Amino acid sequence: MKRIFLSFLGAMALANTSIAADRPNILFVLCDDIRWNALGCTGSPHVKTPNIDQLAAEGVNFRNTFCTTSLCSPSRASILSGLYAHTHGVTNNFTEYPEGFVSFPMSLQKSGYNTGYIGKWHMGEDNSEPRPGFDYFVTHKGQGKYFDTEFNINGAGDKLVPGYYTTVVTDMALDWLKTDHGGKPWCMMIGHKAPHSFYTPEPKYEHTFDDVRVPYPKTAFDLDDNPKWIKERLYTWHGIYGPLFEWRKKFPDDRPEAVKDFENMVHGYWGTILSVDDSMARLRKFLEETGQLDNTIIVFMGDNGLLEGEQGMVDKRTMHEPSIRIPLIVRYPGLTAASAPKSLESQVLTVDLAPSLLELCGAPVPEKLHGRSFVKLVQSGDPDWRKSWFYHYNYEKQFPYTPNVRGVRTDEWKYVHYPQGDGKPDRHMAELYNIKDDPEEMHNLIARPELAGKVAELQAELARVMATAGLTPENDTMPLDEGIKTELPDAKIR
Ligand SMILES: [Ca+2]
Repeated sequence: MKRIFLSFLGAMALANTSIAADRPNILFVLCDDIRWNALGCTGSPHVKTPNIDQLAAEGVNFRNTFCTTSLCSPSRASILSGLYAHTHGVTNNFTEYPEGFVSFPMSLQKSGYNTGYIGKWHMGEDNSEPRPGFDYFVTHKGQGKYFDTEFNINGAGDKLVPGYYTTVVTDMALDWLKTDHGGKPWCMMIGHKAPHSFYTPEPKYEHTFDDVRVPYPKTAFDLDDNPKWIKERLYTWHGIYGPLFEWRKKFPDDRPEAVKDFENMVHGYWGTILSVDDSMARLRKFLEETGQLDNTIIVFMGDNGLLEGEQGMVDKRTMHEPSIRIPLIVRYPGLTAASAPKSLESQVLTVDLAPSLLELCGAPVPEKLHGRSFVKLVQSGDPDWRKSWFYHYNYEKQFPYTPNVRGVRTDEWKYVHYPQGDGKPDRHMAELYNIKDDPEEMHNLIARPELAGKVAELQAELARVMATAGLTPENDTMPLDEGIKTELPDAKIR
């Protein structure tokens, strides 16, 4: 009996070893506020990112990836959990990821992974302590700084680490990657601060874009068919005539020559991305040198998009394309082995990452996730893949520049409306775009009588997709919209 038991244990140990050897590692690089087209491989004519481009050339470039709420903390919680904000409960930037709530790193840890997180966590402003689901955890309070951030290294207390943020977190990630993972596969998440405001490039990239002229986009001057709140936003913290994250000292300023401040801001933003590409080069080199490159799922993505003058806006939060679109690149031969590297047009969401990575790692996928695994979609095509999804944002008192937003995006159309929050009929005009014909959203078609049927159809589709995630008009509560205000946000939370 004893012998049988022992040989059973031996077989278990063997099975575990072979699982560990076969299971891929994950290197997840998460940028903060990176626009979908701010990389060479996603269409930027100016920002040169050869190392990230190489990942795309060898892996999958998901060209239509979206966040379900365009705001840092809610979107990060959606990436980790595979759930929409109304379910994980992180609906603003001041809420912790709920304790005991399953995240994909937590599931991986439980199924035998060694897990680490280094960098900007950004759920829970004043907490730099380690979070559940990670064997090793490094973060800081609040937003962190581009230079000389105080990091809490695995619970050792806040301590200033000199240097440029992107370089420092890369150093720390490489140090952790070099440690003994006890024969386990590993999952490392790096949370870059870049390219989040206030944009400070490394000195070597401070002048890289000096010769590139950056005008306000044409949608900024074509706001007559938009709801009025969009014109009101122009002069605020989140509008192109406002302070531009301190790149404009005297504001508001709507003189044409003040576009120079806007241009300087965009140059700064782009500059911070160049360091992220350098970081990717170092990480890749390490994986190559240690023979781990092809057994590692490399994910490069952003938490939410960013408006750079479109509709006269900076920042994010709205459902316009630059705000909701994010880059997503996945390099893993195990995902693409049966097919060539590719560029995928299907609509993929932040909530799809958790189920996809868990499937690729052979870990159990929690039930009732809002997202779905894209593995089949990539490998053989998925005729049942989503053709529409809903977007969700709640008005913030601390940032009174965007109303409540509920909207639906299909492969061809987008319908957005702005509920007041009191259950009464909307007071803001809605928006309707044909994304296929008008990807820049120049023409709000909501008032076209011939499209009334299309609007009704999209409203019904919005209600349908919301209901699939458990949201109905009865339980979809939201703050009262107190309107667009010109006051600046509190300095501590900018
Ligand atoms: Ca963000």
